[in-house]
Amino acid sequence: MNTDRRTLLKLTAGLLLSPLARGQASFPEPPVLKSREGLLEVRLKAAPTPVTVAGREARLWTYGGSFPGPTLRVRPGDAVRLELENLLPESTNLHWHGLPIPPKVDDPFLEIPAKETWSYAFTVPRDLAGTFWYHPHLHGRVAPQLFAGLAGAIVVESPVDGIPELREAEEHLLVLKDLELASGRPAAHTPMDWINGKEGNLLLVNGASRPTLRASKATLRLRLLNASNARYYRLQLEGHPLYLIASDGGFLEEPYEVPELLLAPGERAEVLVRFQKEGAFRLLALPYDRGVHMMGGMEHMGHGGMAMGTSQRPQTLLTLVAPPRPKPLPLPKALAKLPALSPNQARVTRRITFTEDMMAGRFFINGKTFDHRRVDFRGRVGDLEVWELENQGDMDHPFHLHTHPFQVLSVNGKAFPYRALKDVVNLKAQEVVRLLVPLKDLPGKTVFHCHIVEHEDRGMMGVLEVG
Ligand SMILES: [Cu+2]
Repeated sequence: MNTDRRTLLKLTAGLLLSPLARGQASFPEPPVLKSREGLLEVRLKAAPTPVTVAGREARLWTYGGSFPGPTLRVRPGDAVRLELENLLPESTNLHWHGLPIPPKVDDPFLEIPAKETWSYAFTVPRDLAGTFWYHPHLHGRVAPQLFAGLAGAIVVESPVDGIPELREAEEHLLVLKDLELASGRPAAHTPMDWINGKEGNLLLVNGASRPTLRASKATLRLRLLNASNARYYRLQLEGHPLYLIASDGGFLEEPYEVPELLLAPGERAEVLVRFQKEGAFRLLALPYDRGVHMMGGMEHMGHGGMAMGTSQRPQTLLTLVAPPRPKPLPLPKALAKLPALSPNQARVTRRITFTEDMMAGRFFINGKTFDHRRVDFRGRVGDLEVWELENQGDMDHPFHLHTHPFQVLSVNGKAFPYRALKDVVNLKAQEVVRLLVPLKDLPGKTVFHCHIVEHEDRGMMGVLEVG
């Protein structure tokens, strides 16, 4: 380890310890690796690791020895050099989820064999800000590797963070990830998991079960990441609305107040919490029906032996404790300016259907399973495209497009309520969603797929080549 990195780790430790120094109970957050003088240089091991999770000893697969993996914190224009050392017993690779960077770098077709190391190098785009993440993307093995613990957040800082209404807020990262342990290891996938997507009985926030966050300020800025394989989080904070300030791809134009917020697998959101009174308030995951299948009418069995994930009762994710006599900051008035795109300017309209074959356990886009040798769509740099997605299945499918962030135009013909850059959009059964996709100057082969990663592994993925 060089001196710089040692210093960096010390600084990181200092940052992590500072809440304790203020006499607060600790709220666990992943370690932070922060860029310095325009450079983030990291050697990251993907390896089986003993960790304590929800108070138990477990052997997970981790990045950098922690669960979740370290948060990479960078600024627009920074150079990132990350060496991924694969100490897993199988091949892997890494996806820079949400970052508009060249497909040659963020390459889902790459295979890094066991015991080998791969170097990722890129520049963080100048106009980027927000909450992103990294996770494995090796076709066929994404679901087991992600479920085993391989995921970490990426935070791209922004000049907008400096406006008083955000600068004075207390910021935290919440990685929402469920897990199921069997003999101290991630539980193996059952045949039904490969159909429904695997959910775990442990609902974890930053690897902890029902932690408490004692706020020292009256306004919180929470960066939320759903890093789960298949679990949806319908989030509600007791006694408080949430003020959505950022979506997958960065800031909205202004805060958007919501009574609750649905986060599908892969999605991110940043919200402001404004405490008006003292007290302890639970962040709940409300029941959500995503249409999971239960073999042989399991749903009528009353108390079947299988935990099917879709809980009928609200579950507590964490408890937020407001500070004494809270006086929240005013809401920010303006955040970002997003391009006003019109479908009239689109050169191409594409149609994409999602279908399922439950008996075979296969999942299709436009009737086909994924083939890395096939190009499904060819696009042109700089073009604006309309993508019309239709879920013809019985389950929800969260659609994810790499490399080229999009805006959601409408859901079932109803205009999307705010302008935002997204890379994941959920489709409920039978739903039709229209997207505006401005193809960036990032030529190459990239992919789009369902972010229930079991469906992705089982074929619900296609190839887009932009030239
Ligand atoms: Cu799916």
